[in-house]
Amino acid sequence: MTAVTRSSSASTSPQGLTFPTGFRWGAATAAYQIEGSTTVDGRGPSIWDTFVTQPGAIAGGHTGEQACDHFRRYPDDVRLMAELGLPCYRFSIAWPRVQPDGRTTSSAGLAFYDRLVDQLLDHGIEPIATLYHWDLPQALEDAGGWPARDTALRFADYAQTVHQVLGDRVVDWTTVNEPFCSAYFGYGTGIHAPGIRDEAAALRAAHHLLLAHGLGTRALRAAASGDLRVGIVFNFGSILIARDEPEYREAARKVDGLQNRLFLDPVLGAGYPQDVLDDIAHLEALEPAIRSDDLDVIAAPIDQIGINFYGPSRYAPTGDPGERGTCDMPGVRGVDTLPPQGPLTGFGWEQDSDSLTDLLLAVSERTDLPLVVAENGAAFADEVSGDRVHDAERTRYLAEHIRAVHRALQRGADVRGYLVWSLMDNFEWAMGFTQRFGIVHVDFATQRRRIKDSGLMFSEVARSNMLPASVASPDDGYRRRPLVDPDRWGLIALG
Ligand code: IFM
Repeated sequence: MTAVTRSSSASTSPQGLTFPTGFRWGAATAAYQIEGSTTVDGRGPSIWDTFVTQPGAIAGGHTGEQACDHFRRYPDDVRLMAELGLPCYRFSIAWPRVQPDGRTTSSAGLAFYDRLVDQLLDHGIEPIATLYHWDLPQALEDAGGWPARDTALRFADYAQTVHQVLGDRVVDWTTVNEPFCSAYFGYGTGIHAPGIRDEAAALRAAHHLLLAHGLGTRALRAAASGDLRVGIVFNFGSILIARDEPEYREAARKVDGLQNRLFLDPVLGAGYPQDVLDDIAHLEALEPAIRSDDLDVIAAPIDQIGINFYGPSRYAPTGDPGERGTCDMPGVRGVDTLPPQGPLTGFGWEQDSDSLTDLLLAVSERTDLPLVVAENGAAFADEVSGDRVHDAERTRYLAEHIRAVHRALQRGADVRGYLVWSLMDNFEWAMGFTQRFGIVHVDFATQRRRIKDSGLMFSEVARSNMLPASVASPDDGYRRRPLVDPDRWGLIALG
């Protein structure tokens, strides 16, 4: 285990907000969203290659077949990161490139990541490897997918295989990205691959993704002889309710349970929360899937927790339909989703950087593990003007959220890094190419890259380790919102 030392703390000066020495800045991507070349060098199909062919599954019928053509253009993309002065790059490894059938290793597939890591290191960029960012080999889905226990065992083998090749150069590993999305969207609502709608399957998938994390962590530790930093990345929910009344608190408790505590508690060794097990008992899904030492495996010691944050969500007890939606997390009954408020991103997501500070503080109160903001960003409809993209809204969004991280640091949260989502515009899952999150613009017809204004701002922040006062004034009037239910760790605030 590598100890990460904090050699200074966050400070404020007339020039801006300075981050602790060694704070890790970087950008994040995921394999299926950028690589393309989905059949090259024997890569097998993933559940996303299959899902995108289903009529109506993806906006515009888009696919990741070409995406950003990063598989072929990675040397240029790494040069671009170097030009931006990014010290770290978080990428994911496509399991079906490494094990096309989920079992047999392809040295040609692994060689791509070998080249990528060398290219990053040659440019002084630290690689952060994510083993699973949603692209399960189709062969493993055919054998039962994440609702089947064997998929977690396969993952451990895959983790060990990748580490054998990259472990001499990659220190920083994420096992699983956002198990909530893989489980609930993939097997519950079916809006993501493999497109299954089965609440019980979604809960079994959640357990096996956590088991895969634990087994993968053990496999990485067993394989490593040198420095190793292992973590998991969650997309916790910042839950806002309008009233401090019992029915509202109860609605929020259910959501907090299924989105936050069900994932974090077992990883921290506290097992699954009993109130959540009670909520979902009628599905007879999770508890029957748990074998005797699973919870010990899931609680395998880790070095950090990644947090992906985009914006808060609003919930209420079921009421008059109006503009409300139904909360469709597995097993949840009696909870409505409410429309977002205030300034929205181009995707229609609520912008509220205070929620990021609140969330980092809430998680910090629950664990001493270092935190990393592993993804944060916003989609807006960018317009190209010549060589430039003036994305003022994204620039402001990023500056506000970087400031939110600084506030959390000043209030004692142990946050070690901030990775922007995303390095470049890419395939945004069910939304295809309609949502642009990049700090680098991609013209998908020509594959031309253009650094956006947000990229220039982020570059300055990464180089100086400071958010300049010209971008965000230090005094922003933040007040921590009280947790509505302090007995539970999750962020349920009045808003
Ligand atoms: O694009 C995704 C990413 O793959 C996972 N986290 C959220 C991002 C934006 O939706």
